[in-house]
Amino acid sequence: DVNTPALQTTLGRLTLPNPIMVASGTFGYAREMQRIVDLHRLGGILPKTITAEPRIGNAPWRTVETSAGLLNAIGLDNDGVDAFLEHHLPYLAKLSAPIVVSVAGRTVEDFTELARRVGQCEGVAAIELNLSCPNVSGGIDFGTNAESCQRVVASAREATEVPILAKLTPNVTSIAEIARGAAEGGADAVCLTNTVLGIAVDWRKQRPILGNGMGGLSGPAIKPIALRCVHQVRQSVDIPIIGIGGIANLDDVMQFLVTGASAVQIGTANYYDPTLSMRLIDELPSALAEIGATRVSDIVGTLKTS
Ligand code: ORO
Repeated sequence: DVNTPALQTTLGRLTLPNPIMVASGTFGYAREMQRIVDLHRLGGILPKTITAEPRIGNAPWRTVETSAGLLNAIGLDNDGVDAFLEHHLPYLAKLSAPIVVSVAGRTVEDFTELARRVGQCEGVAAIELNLSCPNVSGGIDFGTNAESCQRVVASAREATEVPILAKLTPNVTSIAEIARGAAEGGADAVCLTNTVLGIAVDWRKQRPILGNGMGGLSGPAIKPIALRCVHQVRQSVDIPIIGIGGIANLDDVMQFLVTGASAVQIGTANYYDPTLSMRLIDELPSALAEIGATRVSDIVGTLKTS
C-alpha cells in the first residue's frame, strides 16, 4: 500500500499521502491522463492554472526544445474558473489524490476572489497561487517583490480556510526574501520554482522562435537552479517547501527532499515519461532505506552544510 504513514508528508495545514505531486501545466486537467496514470495514487494533482476568464494563450510557437530542457510561452491558456468549477473539479474531487488548484490573476483582488471561489468548493485540498508565470504581463510582479508577495498571500489566505501555497519565480535576486514575504503573508508552503526566463532564436529569420519572444525554461537543465533555491530558502526561512524543477528520476527526488523540500512536483518529465510519478512512488521506500530512513519526514532538510 503506497498510502503508508512512512510516505506521508505534512506542509503546514496540508498533509499529503506521499511527496510525489504533478506540476501545474504539465498534466492538463488530469482526466487526460487517467488511462496511463493511476491518479488515485498521486501525492497531489495540480491542474493547469486557472484565471477569472478563459484565455486562449499566446500565439505560436509556444514551446521549443532546448538542451536538456523545454522553453514555453503558453500564456496561461485555460478554460477559466467557471468552466473549471463546472466541468473539471467535479471529476477531480472524486479522486483520492489531494487536488491543489493553481490560480493566477493580475491584481490582489483577482487572486483573492479566485481563492474565495475555489476554496469554498468540495474536494479542494489547497490553493497554489501562481505568482510566477513568466509569460503574461502583470502576474509575475507579485513573485518578484517580497512586499507584494506578502500582500497577495495574506489577502488570499483571509478569503478561504483552505491551505495556501505560493509558487515563486527563480528570476529574482533573492528568492529567500520573497519566500519570507510569502511566509509573513501566512502561506502554508512555498513552491520552488516556476520556470527560468529564457529565449530561443532562429538566426536565419533573425527572430525569436517563440511567438511571445521570451519563455520559461524547464526540465533537467534547471534542476541545479531549483535545488539552489530550495537550499537558500531552507537556510533562512521557516516555511515548508515543495520542490519543482527538472525532477526526472528517484535521485532527483531524494536530492530535493534532503535539501529541504517536504514534497516535489514532477513537471516537464510528464511530457516524455508520463508514468514516472508512479515509479517514483513505488521506488521511494527503497531509496529511503538506502540511507537508513523509513519515513520521508526522517530525511527532509537533512543536508549537512558543514
Ligand atoms: N508557463 C510557465 O512556464 N509557467 C507558468 O506558470 C505558466 C506558463 C504559461 O502558461 O505560459
